[in-house]
Amino acid sequence: MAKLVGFWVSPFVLRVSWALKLKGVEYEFIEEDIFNKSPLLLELNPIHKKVPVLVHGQNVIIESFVILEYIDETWKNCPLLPQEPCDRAKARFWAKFAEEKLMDSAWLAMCSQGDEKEKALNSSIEALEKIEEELKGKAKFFGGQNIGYLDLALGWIAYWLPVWEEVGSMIILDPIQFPCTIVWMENFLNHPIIKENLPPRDEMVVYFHKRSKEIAALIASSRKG
Ligand SMILES: N[C@@H](CCC(=O)N[C@@H](CS)C(=O)NCC(=O)O)C(=O)O
Ligand SMILES: *[C@@H]1O[C@H](CO)[C@@H](O)[C@H](O)[C@H]1NC(C)=O
Repeated sequence: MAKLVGFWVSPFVLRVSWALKLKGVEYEFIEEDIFNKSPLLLELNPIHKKVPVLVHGQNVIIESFVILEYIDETWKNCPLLPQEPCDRAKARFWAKFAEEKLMDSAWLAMCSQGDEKEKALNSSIEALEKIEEELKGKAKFFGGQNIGYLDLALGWIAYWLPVWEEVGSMIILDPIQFPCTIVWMENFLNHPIIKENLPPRDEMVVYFHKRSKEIAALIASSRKG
């Protein structure tokens, strides 16, 4: 049976869980304490020491986007990536774009204050404008009628980003500015497999409050030193 080494609140891990569940793959979930890493994690992922790690027979696969592709190529039912090379390329592009341009700046905005927060918020909104454009005219999901690779890759926007907004007392997902994104979020969160596989929101709020304070302290001390 496949094994997934993960962490309950990690958006990188959840996208892999969603893919496995959509494909109907049975797997064992091994919860990792990322603040006190197990010998198992260090052995499986000595390079980054991060979750998720997928273990499938002798194969050890790391990096959530790489794992999604491995899953899609190994279990062919319910294809996640589109069929056409150009559409596949686009899906990969937007997954990476959101990770680099939106996730990083939204996370920084949650953890920072003042000018730095405003700058990070501006970058987040700028990135989301591009994603909103990409969604215009789409059916239910990025991939059309069925949930696919890009939906899973961007799924954190639907569930984690609103929590980060709450924790950081900020607004990124303005419904007037981002109507297509808001509709997509609803479609995504209402999908039966997604709905059943989300961490409890109240526990997430507590967790990210704590994390954002710790990271704010780290940022402040690195300035002084
Ligand atoms: N790019 C990686 C990111 C994975 C990642 O950052 N995982 C976090 C959990 S949310 C982790 O394991 N952190 C431990 C650490 O950074 O030491 C992926 O997509 O899989
Ligand atoms: C953020 O964007 C607003 C509106 O576009 C602009 O007035 C402001 O100067 C920007 N702030 C920073 C720190 O870049």
